[in-house]
Amino acid sequence: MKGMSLESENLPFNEYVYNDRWRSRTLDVKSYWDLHRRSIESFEEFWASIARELEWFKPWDKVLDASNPPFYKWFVGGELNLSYLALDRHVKTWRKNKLALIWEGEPVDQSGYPVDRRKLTYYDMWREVNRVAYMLRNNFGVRKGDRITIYLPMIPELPIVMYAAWRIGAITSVVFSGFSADALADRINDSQSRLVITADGFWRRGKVVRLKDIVDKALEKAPGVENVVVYRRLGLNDVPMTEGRDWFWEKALAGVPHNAYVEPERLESTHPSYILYTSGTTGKPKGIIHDTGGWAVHVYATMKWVFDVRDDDIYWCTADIGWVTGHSYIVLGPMLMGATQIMYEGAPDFPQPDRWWAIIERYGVSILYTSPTAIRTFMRFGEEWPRKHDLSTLRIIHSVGEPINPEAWRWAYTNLGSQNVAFGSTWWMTETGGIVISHAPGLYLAPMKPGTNGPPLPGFEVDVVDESGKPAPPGVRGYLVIKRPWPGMLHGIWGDPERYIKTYWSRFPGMFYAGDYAIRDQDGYIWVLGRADEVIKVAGHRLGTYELESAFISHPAVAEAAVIGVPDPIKGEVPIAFIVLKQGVAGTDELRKELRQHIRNTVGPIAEPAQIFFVSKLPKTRSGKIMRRLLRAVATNSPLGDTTTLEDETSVEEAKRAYEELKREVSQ
Ligand code: 6R9
Repeated sequence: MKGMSLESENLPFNEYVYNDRWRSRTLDVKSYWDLHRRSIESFEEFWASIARELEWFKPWDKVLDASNPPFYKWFVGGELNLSYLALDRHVKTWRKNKLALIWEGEPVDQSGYPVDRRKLTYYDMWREVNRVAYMLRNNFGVRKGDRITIYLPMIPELPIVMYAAWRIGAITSVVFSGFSADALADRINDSQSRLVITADGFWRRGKVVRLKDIVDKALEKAPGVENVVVYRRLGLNDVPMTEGRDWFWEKALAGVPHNAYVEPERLESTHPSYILYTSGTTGKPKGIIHDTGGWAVHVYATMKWVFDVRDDDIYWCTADIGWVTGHSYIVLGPMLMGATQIMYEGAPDFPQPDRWWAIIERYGVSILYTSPTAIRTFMRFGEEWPRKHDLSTLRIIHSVGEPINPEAWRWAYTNLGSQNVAFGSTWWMTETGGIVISHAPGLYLAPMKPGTNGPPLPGFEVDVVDESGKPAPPGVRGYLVIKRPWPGMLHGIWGDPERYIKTYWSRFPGMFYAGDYAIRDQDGYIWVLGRADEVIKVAGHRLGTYELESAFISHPAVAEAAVIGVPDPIKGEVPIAFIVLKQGVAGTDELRKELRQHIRNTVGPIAEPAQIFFVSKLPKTRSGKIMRRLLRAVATNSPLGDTTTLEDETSVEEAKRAYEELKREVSQ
């Protein structure tokens, strides 16, 4: 198995954890399952009752239209608007001047105090969103259904632009600001965006990242873009601007009244709100499409159940909005709830490894949503860093993005949560739109166990099945599936309905195939172990190994490439590459460096391989398929397994030799 080595034999299936704060909400396992069973028995009514808690311009006629699977439709006939739900609704109440957002930029003064801070109330956000919506509509002619590519760092303008787009029914395509020019160009072209919204740059670990320069490079390959709006986060005075195409924020807002009001469009529940590109098992990222109504209901329900958000909470999700976690649990979720949340621009260890703990103390954060990689990084820095700060306001911590190993869970539970928090590992994916398997302290907490994802949430029918689609017995590894549609589900892949059916609904007919290995324990808890396909999670960031291979092959020196993920103690997994060079090209250290840089430039810094091995051939089947499984075995020192389909045995021996040689060099 790949991924963080969650060896099934060592998983603490029987280690139940209780604490005083959550005792009254902790149900025994059987009662939790009774509750879950009832939600499934009255499935549609169950989801309808939650949907009724939101405000609809027009109620739905049908909860779920399953007449054309897998093209399911939720809350058909209903009309709503996300911008209205997250803003107008609160502005009409006492929450009007409640803080929606507390933002900290990365730079600090001599004493370590942040120098860039912004606090925005719900009313501030509402006013800004209206102005930007007006700008999009009147100055750039954006209409319902148009796609806008948003390439912004973690600044308040990112959610503001997204809500402005949703207010007028435009479809957002947010591209993570750590992606390269090529990755950005692909996403602009695939979504056919004519407008890009970006910034001059941002701070990351004490350095300036010049974002607009990357956009300019991308636009050389994306000729369809007509306008670029540039927010000045840094106030750089040497930003190249193309006349007639590029507009600084203030210019873009020309003619927009300060008190602009844009009537929120009455959008059908099934209207797409966003596309988010994610990696799969081919070289081409897929644009996952999400609707409006179903997504809102799913995110709203999970905000209540999983995060138990109340009006006096200070909520902080440390993800980047460029990933799905930020879409659902920074942009939409907290604002649907009228919560106050923290947003931080920079690196967790800047200027020191206690930046996060200082933030928690400064604002009294009570709910923290973070990643196993972050926790393992902090573990390495040591517990003296959290100990410098008062973290006693924390009452709920959850992690997401990859499996959390029990040691990391115990460390955070003790050193961040003083053994008195609810703490879970929420499983979901870009495709699910919201959390699916998780502890739900806002509802009832099933007893915690270090490292588990817990039971599925109410309303979700999840299973672990064997190769033939039959339920796997408890304790036996199988494939994770979802057996019924759910409100936040994806509604296809942009421009590729066939791929949608093939990727998710064909492996096990009638079930959604997640692509993860999982185990169900004797209590019915799910333990997701890692990906079962060619997708890897590097520090929680999702990357396709084929994507990286295509990037390698685009370099003139490379003939063939095989990329695999191998376990890493901090990042969960890291990519390593086996490369066959073109005839006559020498495999030097210089070239290795160049290839690393090439990957940073074509995919992004997060994709940089940990190691590059030069080999003369790759292990392949007789039909010519690369056997990555064997390379993985070599790199993890595990048995090769069945090699009967291998065409040329020496390829594996060579990979082994290359691997051992490099290991020797590193240890010298
Ligand atoms: C939200 C997000 C999805 C993949 C998913 C799985 C892994 C996410 C997890 C987890 C174990 C958890 N994953 N959460 N594995 N425990 N709590 O991460 O979406 O970027 O699309 O990745 O991440 O492998 O299939 P996305």
